[in-house]
Amino acid sequence: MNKTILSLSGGVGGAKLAHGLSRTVSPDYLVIVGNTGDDFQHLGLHISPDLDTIMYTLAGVADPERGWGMAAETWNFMEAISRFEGPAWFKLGDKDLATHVYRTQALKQGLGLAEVTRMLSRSFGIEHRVIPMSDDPLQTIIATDQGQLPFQDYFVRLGCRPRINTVEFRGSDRAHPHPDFVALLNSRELGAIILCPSNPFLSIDPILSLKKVRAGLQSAAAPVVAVSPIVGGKALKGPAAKIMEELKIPANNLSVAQHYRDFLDGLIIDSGDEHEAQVIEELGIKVKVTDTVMLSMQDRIDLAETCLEFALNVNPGVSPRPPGCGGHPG
Ligand code: FO1
Repeated sequence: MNKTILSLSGGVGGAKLAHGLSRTVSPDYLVIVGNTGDDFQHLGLHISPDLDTIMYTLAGVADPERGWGMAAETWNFMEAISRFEGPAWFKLGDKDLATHVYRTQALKQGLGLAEVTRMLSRSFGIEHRVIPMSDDPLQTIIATDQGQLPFQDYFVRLGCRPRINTVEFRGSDRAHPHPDFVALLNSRELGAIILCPSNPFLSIDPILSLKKVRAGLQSAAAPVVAVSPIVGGKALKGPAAKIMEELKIPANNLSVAQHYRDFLDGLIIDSGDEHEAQVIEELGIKVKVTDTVMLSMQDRIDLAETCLEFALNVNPGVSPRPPGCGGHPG
């Protein structure tokens, strides 16, 4: 396909598919947009966890067990900071630390997050384009039974234990999506939009909350397909299923389809969930049933190929896209 593929991704789960896409689509024809709602300032450093997870995964240096951070990491900095009773709940490995220091310094010098991400990507030997959803600040804030929590406090410090009431994307009314992202959404050169199997409520919704993005997806000439992060009623990684239950949304693929209903042409669900296909197709969304669990590099490539083939076969414009039915919060 000589058109550009746009993929939207959060952290670990999404980065695996982005990695598969990067092995399938040449650098000139793939743009990966990363969520920055998880970004925060920690120990004076600007941390962009999802961008780093995407970059480390594409570069083949991500820790294979954790999915985030770098492989063969050492933790001398964490040990040293713990001695001063510094905050040790968010683990910054020694090698990973260099990324945060470099980014923080470059931002302080006035560079935008996209430019810094481009420089970091190049240093890691990544040829594909990884861009932040926006250069502007946007903070995912979770309203819980323990009060309002910035994303990493909820996710890492409190281990997703608080019950979620609502999710807010603070700054989304002022934040502009990266210009290349908007241009691509409106481009005739766009071949497909692929939503990676990231948490719809915490990782994809921040991207959708930006001005013009949801409308851009609704009006895009290219097909929009998503890979569901829900398998057998559970999230493969992270708290998606727990959050859905707390938001009183059944933890299944139909809910994912309903959440993206206003712009989605096709949903890829796992082989074990085939029984859900019919009810999702009744929404006017095509379904592809395949193995979505990515354990090996070959799994990532296979799923990427399936996404591309499926995108070619779903017909945008056929799906009913009722205005304003974007699903539950976030
Ligand atoms: N996740 C954790 O569960 N614990 C950590 O200590 C942690 C540190 C960390 C450092 C750098 C980085 O890029 C990511 C890190 N993550 C950690 C992952 C991150 O919090 C989440 O996976 C994402 O924000 C959600 O996509």
